[in-house]
Amino acid sequence: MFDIMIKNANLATPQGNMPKSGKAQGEILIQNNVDIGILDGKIAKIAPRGELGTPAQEVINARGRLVTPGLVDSHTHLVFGGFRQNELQMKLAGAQYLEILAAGGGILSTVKATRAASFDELCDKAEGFLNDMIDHGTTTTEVKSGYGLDFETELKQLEVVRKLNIHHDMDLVATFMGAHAVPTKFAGNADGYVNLLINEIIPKMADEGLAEFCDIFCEDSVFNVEQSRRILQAAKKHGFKLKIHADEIVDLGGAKLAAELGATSAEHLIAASDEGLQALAQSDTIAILLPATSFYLGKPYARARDMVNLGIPVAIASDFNPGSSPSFNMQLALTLAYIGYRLHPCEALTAATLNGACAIGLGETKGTIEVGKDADIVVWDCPDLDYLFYRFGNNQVYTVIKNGGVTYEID
Ligand code: IZC
Ligand code: ZN
Repeated sequence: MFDIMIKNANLATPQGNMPKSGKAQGEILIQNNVDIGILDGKIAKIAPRGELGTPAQEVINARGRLVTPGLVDSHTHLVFGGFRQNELQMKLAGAQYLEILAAGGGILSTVKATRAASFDELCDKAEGFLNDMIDHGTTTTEVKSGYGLDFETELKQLEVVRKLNIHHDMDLVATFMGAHAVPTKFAGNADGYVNLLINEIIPKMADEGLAEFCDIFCEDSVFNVEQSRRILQAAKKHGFKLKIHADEIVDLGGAKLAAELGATSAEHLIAASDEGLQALAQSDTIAILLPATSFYLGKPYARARDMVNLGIPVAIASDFNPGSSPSFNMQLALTLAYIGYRLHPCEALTAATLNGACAIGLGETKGTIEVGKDADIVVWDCPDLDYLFYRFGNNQVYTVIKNGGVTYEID
């Protein structure tokens, strides 16, 4: 007896456990009229319609709707105090993202609000976001700290992630990002903060064991390449896997550094040079691209087509944060990837499922609909993949299946 059966699905899924690149990024298995049996939270059987051979306690009739793996959001800053609605008007009046940060706003204003917020406040707020994210088809998400810039507050953020990972249906992967900005206390002395990170905060954070990855904002007037290299080498020594916010606004050489250090992912890459992309193409690093950020900051779209053509595996994520992307809607990210990057819907689906899962170390269990994988599944109120990408702004989820149960169902 299956726990759940999804009947009459139009299945679209990448296959396998490893990141897909080049032509393979667009190779999606599309199978109409299939039934999917789910047992103990895992995908137990996939068969042509009517041939599952075993009954189920609960039957979801997809009636020919599109069924895909749950979306994997591989880059978010989910846990934060306050919001930054005041910045939008400033940006539209011509203020640049890095100018707002240099004036003590941007990330630094969120740091103030996050330090001031209690653990419970942060937890309740993030939990609300997670509820909405699942309702929009995201079933796994990465979460970065980085709004503390001191040990206590960074730890508070990561403890929120741990608690939510235990109590919420969403699967969370934590990234320590103490090097998200230079804290006000160290203004003009970035090296002082880099030393504190290397000598104290990173070793202590490694002992806490709450984060699998370490990330850094390698950017003009934030952390330069040499500082980024020192921090990430220390993090690697302490057992963290590496991520880099690379070449988001200025081409500093973050992509090259990611390749040099064997980082799991290089993220943003809007301004990455040919040399940076060549270095990524020679490495195993996954490019995580954030189209909603390009849209929201009015910046160019990263060169996703070039990356796919060069054989770099591309993932797509929301970059949900209170400044440059106050949206966790991965459906929006998919449509923007199609229109802004010119990724084909099949390439973009791989980017938002299997490649995203691989970019956060979960390729073995997430990102595809195959027997043995976790049953993280979205039934869309859409006939096919083209339709999912064509509509935008409305929530197209019909049902989400997660942890062996139905978490979201339209009535
Ligand atoms: O809060 O502005 N780019 N970090 C690097 C961000 C955007 C998040 C923020
Ligand atoms: Zn980010």
